Amino acid sequence: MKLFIFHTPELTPTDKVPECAIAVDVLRATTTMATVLAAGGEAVQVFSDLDQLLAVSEKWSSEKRLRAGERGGSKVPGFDLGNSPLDCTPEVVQGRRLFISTTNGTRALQRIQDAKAVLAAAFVNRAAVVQYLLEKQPETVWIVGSGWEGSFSLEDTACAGAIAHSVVQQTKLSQDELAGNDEVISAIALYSQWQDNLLGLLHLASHGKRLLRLNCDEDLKYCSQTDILDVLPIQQEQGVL
Ligand code: 3SL
Repeated sequence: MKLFIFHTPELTPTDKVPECAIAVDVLRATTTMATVLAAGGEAVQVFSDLDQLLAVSEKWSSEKRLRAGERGGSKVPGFDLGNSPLDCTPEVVQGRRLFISTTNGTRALQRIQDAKAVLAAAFVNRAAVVQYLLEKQPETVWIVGSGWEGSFSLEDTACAGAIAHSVVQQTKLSQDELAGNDEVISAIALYSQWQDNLLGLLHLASHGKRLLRLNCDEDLKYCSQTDILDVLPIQQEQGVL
């Protein structure tokens, strides 16, 4: 297995596709997606465009669908939900499909949707994603951070590092053997330094600070938890996990 980390969708190659690609948006899209599926949501369907989301979801009855829209950290007016995983309780999501569009996370998923296997990862479901990699042994794996509007984000790289760190620990591979690019070595170093204080890391991150200004302290606490959800968001058909 060779692992490559790309910090943003924009830095991700466009001329090839890997066997397995993993989108990460710790704050908060992929944490929310994992939470919805763990809470009994029927599926998660991602859109970069809000109008397209509204048109496609219109074909579903309102009992069977939830529309989640986030821009700049806030809920899009008229949508059922924003992008807080804390709103995705079993009472709200069970048996319903989440139609979701967020600023960066859904774009990262769309960027990798042609890979053979497409997953969504966050700290909350890191172990389930690592388990999949260990079982399937894909030859090439890309982890793509969502970043923020094209720039690097600390929390997505730390989560990519958490996945790589766990693969190294559970296999006989050295970091050198696993790493397809230098980003893997630096992501493991970042995660190793902060693994006992991920909430502290989220408080340092620029998007963490943006969410704190929006009073999302509890979201940061939730998103900083590792391995609490045994769920594997995996693409079933294009754009649907
Ligand atoms: O950018 C995104 O996709 C979102 O996850 C951002 S937010 O955490 O909902 O503000």
